Amino acid sequence: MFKRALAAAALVAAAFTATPAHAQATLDAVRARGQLVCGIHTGVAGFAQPDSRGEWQGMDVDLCRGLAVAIFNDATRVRFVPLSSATRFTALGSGEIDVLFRTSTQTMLRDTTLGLRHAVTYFYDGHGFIIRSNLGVRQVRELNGATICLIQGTTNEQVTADYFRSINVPFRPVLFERLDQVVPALIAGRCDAFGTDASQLAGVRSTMQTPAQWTILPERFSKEPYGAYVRRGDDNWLDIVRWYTYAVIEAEEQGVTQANAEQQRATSTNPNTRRLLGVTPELGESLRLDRNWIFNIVRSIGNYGEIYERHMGERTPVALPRGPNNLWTNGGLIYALPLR
Ligand SMILES: N[C@@H](CCC(=O)N[C@@H](CS)C(=O)NCC(=O)O)C(=O)O
Repeated sequence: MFKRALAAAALVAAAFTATPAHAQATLDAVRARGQLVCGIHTGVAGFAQPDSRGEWQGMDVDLCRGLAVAIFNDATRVRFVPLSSATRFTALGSGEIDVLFRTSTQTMLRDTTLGLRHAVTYFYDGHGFIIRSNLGVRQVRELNGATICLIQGTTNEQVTADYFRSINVPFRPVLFERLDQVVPALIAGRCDAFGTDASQLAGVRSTMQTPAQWTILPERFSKEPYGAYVRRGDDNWLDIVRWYTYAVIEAEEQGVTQANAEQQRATSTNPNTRRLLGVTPELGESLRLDRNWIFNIVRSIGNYGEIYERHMGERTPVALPRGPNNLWTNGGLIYALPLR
């Protein structure tokens, strides 16, 4: 009897750990607050960076805004919380933010051990290194005994250590918490190289005074697929974040753009497009959202390709070719599960 009571108590305790007070109700909490709270990067070109008016800009930032549109039909109903790599997951776990769109790689151990869930891959990246061009290094293995700047709490820390160990070449890591500490250290020559995701290297290089003096070495050392993270235990919220991300991609697949969404909604006879744009209501209803949620999102932030072009396309300083972040129909990896 006693044993059984103990087992029952353990079950209850386990249920409490797995289902904290704020679980199961994120959408309701966001609605009641009148605002989404979104965790983003502290500042990296292309994903999240304040512009000259102090307004956040970037792909992660727009994905936060689009989620606010899905819920409120208002892109301004979002508060951004810039987070370092080391603090981002605890901030989510503790309920400080509702969702994390922050250049965060999806890995098995992050998924299984942090009390969090990651949603959909919205950006495919890989780890690389940047060096001063006149260092004369062509391959990373030549960085023998080099000092390498890294950021604490990133996958990049581990990827770098793993690589140099695997080729039995020594290096000296110098750890920082934030990118805005690494860049001055690089410029001052405190480190010979900086290792992080290649897209962020492109962002860093684009903000250097003389980008040509900096070289991003061509090798890639890991898979760094980015996904949004949410807390475990709130399936409805995970569904929203997951299908929201697919919707942004699906809009590009179907050729629905910021400019033509209105007309497509009025005239399209394609059942997929009619569902996507809320002419028939089932997609929004299934998530407890307005039937026009995707229409509103696309009108507000555009489809995936439009977001990409705006923040890292050829006409931006980041100028990152789409490569794996092209649609699967164009030879890339970006692929939405069917919205039906
Ligand atoms: N994708 C990697 C790293 C992402 C990342 O954000 N890296 C750098 C930016 S280059 C960073 O941590 N910056 C911290 C900051 O500036 O706050 C991960 O998920 O661990």
